[in-house]
Amino acid sequence: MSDAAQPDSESPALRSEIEHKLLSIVAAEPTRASTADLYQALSHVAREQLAQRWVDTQNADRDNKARRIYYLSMEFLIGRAMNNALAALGLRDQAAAAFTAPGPALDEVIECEPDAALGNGGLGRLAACFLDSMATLGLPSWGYGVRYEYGMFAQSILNGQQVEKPEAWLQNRSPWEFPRANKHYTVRFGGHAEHHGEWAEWHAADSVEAKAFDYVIPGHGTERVSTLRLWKAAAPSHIDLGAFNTGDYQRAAEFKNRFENISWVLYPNDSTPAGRELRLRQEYFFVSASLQDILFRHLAEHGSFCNLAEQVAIHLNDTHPAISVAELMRLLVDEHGMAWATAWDQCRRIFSYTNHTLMPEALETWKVTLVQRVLPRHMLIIYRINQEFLDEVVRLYPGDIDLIRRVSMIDDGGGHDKDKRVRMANLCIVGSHRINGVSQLHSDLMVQTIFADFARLYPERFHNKTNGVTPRRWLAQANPGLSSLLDERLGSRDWRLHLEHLHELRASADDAGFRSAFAEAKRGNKQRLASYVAREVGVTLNPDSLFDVQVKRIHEYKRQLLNVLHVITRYNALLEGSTDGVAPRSVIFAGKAASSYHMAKQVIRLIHDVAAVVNNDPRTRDLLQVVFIPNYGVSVAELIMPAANLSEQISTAGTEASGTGNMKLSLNGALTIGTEDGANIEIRDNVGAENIFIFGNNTAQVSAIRQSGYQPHDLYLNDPRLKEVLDKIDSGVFSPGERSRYHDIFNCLVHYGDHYLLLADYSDYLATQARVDALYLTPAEWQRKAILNVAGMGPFSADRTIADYANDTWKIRTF
Ligand code: 26V
Repeated sequence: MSDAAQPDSESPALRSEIEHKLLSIVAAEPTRASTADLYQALSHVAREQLAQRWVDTQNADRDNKARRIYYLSMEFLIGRAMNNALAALGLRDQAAAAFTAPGPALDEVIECEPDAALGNGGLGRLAACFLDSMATLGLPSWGYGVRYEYGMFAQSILNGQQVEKPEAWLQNRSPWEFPRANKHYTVRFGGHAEHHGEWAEWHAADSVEAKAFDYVIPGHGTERVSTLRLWKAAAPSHIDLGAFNTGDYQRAAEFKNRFENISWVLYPNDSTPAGRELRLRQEYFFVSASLQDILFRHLAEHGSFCNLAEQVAIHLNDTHPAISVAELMRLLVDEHGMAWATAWDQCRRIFSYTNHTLMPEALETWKVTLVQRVLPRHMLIIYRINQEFLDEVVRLYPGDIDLIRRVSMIDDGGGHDKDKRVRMANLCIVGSHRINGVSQLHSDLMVQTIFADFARLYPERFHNKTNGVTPRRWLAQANPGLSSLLDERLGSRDWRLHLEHLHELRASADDAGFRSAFAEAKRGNKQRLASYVAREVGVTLNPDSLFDVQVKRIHEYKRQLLNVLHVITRYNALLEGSTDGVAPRSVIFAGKAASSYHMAKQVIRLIHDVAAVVNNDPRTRDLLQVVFIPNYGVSVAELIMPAANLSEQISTAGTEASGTGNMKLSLNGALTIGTEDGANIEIRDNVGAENIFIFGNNTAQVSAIRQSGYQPHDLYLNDPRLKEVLDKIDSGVFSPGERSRYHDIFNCLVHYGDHYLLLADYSDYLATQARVDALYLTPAEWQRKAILNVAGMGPFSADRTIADYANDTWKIRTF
């Protein structure tokens, strides 16, 4: 469904609606309106239409007593809403026509909107893509999360180093949210629980109010919408009134802070597990409010809970909402008088759970003493669930004490009470009927490694659901040039809603006319990115050079450092005069480092130091440039993905659960250079092994290397190119003002075991990069393969992923 195909009113009508909103919402007149005023006005035009769709969808679902899927996630990395809303409402073309010179163009209006960056990275962005697909497939669906006042920090670069700044995305209020004054629930903390047989009375010490704010998630090609309901924490009204009335404003403010801090800030728990009490409170806060809301809706519709599992599916996005399992038991047993066994049976049929990383240090655990103090009733519930579960395990495997210890929900901390911890993944697995990984390799490794015991106990629960991305945002909206080419080629077959139609593009790969149009579109996108880079970074990129892109969170396992080793090797070779077969390259990095993650920050600094040397060297400037684009996020990604020629997916095999940037880049016609990791493998299977550059050790080889006693120091000594690169880093060639700056990086690789095996993959990576150059210097071949990449990406639509979840896991019918 291309935008133009939608029946629409004329753009003058839209213009007058905008002007009407300009008056009623902003109190501005058209001739004096700022771009930000116009943004407010246009967003309110869209908001009104979305509101109507929301009401209609809710009425339909209520009337149909629809079974619903509730997606619980601590993170939703939405980005901007405007362009997507206009596209879904079929208003995009008219809106473009409504903004004419001398006023700002639509794109400038769109850029007024701050990103809603309520997530860290892949997991949060996946949740946002899933909402888009759930709405588009017409699933009766809700997302539930936290309305953080401050989302992901804004990154700026000062003297080559990352500086974090708070991102007050709500400062000017969001036109996209609908505060629901009548939707609020009390969430309690602390105190003690008093047992009455199966149920208990919880005498809580504290409570906080959860207030609902709704975001309407438009579907594409359908009038149905989905809802993202985010909770804001507020002091219960009775609490601060007293202080205000007596004029004690300081005390009143203290109260307010004490309660509202729960939803203030997103935890950047991407490099170090957050062991902080506030994080546990955040998790429980949004879980409790969401479950109360779900039960309230169910009771209003059905009058009883006996059919709860028939009507409600709840998905746990990683273990962050794991306390749901105990909270649902508490609500059903303690608050609604259901028998324990009945409640437990419902629970297991209601929940499903996705794991998003194999990193053992990322598995969430909480100290028993902390859970006991903050959530005393839940701790008792977890103990009981655990006891019943372990009894069952003993029946199945009598005498296997070690197994009992491994699968228990409680890590006994070597027998010391203060070291006991609750294992949230174990709680999720026992409390769910379906558990999945996010790529075939990840799901396989999951049942072979971290969850091997559970897979033996409950083999039927474990499944794979390979991730996907929404083609609306990541192709239709981000890449209008390629989109119109696809529309021409595929005619009425709408790839926006049926990405599998891209397959029909295969034949066009051999059409020279199509190849050059495809190359033109890519060049346009590269020019657009180059202007952005010139403006933001001050480096002029050559749009004809190969745009070699690695954009993602900065993490050792993702191996941005391996990319840097290649850049320096290339620079050294150019200095020695070997320019034969070398394609001009612009190596582009972007990504945030967790603020406490020293190594990741060092990598950012090294990239800047190397860029300063390389970009200022007239001997190599025409053949090699390096840039770091600051503040990577959804909107910056929308600029970068369409402009890439080469997609770097070079994590150590077995460490990247799936990756979704790999999909966005390939979908936009970049070739991948990557390891046999995550979804790279399935991308290879779908685009064809001859159209992707796979290199390096695979998972089996990685474990063999580790087992046989990996010696990175030998590799360093035996490869002169590698030695030269590492010595330059170590001796301060790139940090002449502080020669010891990168000793730690050098030591990590050479002396401290090179945990992520960069040196083991180095030489194959270089050889593969040389093949990339050769292909780029044969443009017709390069374009052919790039087109075949786009053609192979049909299965990586989030619509396919969500349809799989709906059919296999949630058993939800589409409308
Ligand atoms: C968290 C932590 C915390 C402790 C230290 C190591 C570590 C490593 C990674 C993470 C992130 C975990 C959650 C996450 O964002 N996973 C990402 O989920 C994406 C969507 O499924 C997937 O594409 C990425 O491969 C995966 O890293």
